[in-house]
Amino acid sequence: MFTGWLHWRRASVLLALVSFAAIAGQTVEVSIEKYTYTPAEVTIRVGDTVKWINREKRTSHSVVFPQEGGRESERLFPDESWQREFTQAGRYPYTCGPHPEMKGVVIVGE
Ligand SMILES: [Cu+2]
Repeated sequence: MFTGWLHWRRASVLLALVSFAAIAGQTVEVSIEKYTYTPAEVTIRVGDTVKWINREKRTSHSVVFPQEGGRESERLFPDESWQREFTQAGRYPYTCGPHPEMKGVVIVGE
């Protein structure tokens, strides 16, 4: 009886930890250097966040989502970062405002 209760309690603590981790979401970093997003493709889950960091010496960049009416980050100067949480599954291609040849994609799974 007592052992059973202890197991149940342990299981519920474990469950709470797992659900907390699922709710909290992860942050994935994409670095911008030499006019390139690295990694160019990231796969995350709903609730996760992508953080873009400009690691150039002097070039500024941005992150634009053409599928969302050109929704764009602020301009990122060297060492600045911008992040976005993704709350819906889907494929989010993006580019850079001043350098449209730069390309990346965020794939958000359920
Ligand atoms: Cu750029």
